[in-house]
Amino acid sequence: MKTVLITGATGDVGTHLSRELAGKYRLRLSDKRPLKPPKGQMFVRADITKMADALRITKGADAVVHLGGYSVEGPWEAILQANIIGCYHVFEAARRNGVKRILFPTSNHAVGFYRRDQTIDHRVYPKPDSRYGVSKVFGEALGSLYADKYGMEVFMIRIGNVNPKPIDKRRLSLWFSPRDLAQLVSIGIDHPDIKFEIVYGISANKRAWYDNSNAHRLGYRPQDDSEIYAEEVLAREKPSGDPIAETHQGGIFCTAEEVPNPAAPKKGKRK
Ligand code: 15L
Repeated sequence: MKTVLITGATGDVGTHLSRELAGKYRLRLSDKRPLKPPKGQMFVRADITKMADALRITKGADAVVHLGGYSVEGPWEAILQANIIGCYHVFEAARRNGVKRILFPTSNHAVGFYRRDQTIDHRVYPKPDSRYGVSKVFGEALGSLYADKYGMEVFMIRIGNVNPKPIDKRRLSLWFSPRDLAQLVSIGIDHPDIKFEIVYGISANKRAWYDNSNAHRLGYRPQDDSEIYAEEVLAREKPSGDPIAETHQGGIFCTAEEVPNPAAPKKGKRK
C-alpha cells in the first residue's frame, strides 16, 4: 500500500479527501493545526513555512498531495508565507527525500480572469484573478520546473469548488464532488505515466467552463453533474451588482481584496 502525505489535512478539501481515500492508501495527514486522525490514519503536526518541518513530513512518502496553504484571497504576507515559501519547501523537501510523485491542487483562480463565455483547456495561458491566484500560478510553475529539471512526476489539479453540493450559480460550473475529487486524486497518485499534467478538478457539470479532455485522456470518468441542483441553486441566487465578478470565471476573486471561505466563514482558513 502506498504511503500518501496529505498536507493541509484539517481543511475542507483535506477532510473530504482523507475520508474518501481511507483504506486505499496509508494516509499520513499533516497540518499546522491539530487534528485527531480517523482510525487507521496518522497525523503529524507541521508548519510548512519551516523547511525542517517539510523535510520531516515528506520523508518516506510515496506521493504527496500538497493541499496546505492559504485558501482564499487575503493579505500578501499570509499568501507569501503559506503559498510561496511553504509551497517551495514542500517541493524541495520532496525532491531531497526522493519522493517522485507530487500532486498540487492548484485552483480555478489561476485562470479566473477568463470570461464565463469562454471554454478553456489545460493549455491556456494563466490569468490569475487575485494574489491568491498568482500564488497558485507560482505553484504550477514550480511544479513544471521540478518535473523538467529533477524528473519529478507532477500532477496539477485546478480545483473548482469541493463541496457535498454546489452552493451558488458560479459553483454550478465549478462543482467538484468529494467522490470525483477522490477519483481524480487517485489517478494522480497511481497513473503510471505522469510527467507534468494540468487537469481541472470539476465534476461532469453541464455548465462547465472547462474542456477537461486532459483529465479524461488520463482515465477520469466523473460520476456527478451539478445540474440536478441547478433549479434550487438558481432560485436562491441574488444578483451581486458586480458586473466584473458576474462575467468572469473567478467571480468575486476578480474584484475583492479579501474573500471569506464559502465553506467555513472564518477568515484565512487553510485549505
Ligand atoms: C478556491 O481556490 C478556494 O480555495 C476555495 O475556498 C473556494 O473559494 C474556491 O476556490 C472557489 O472558487 O469556489
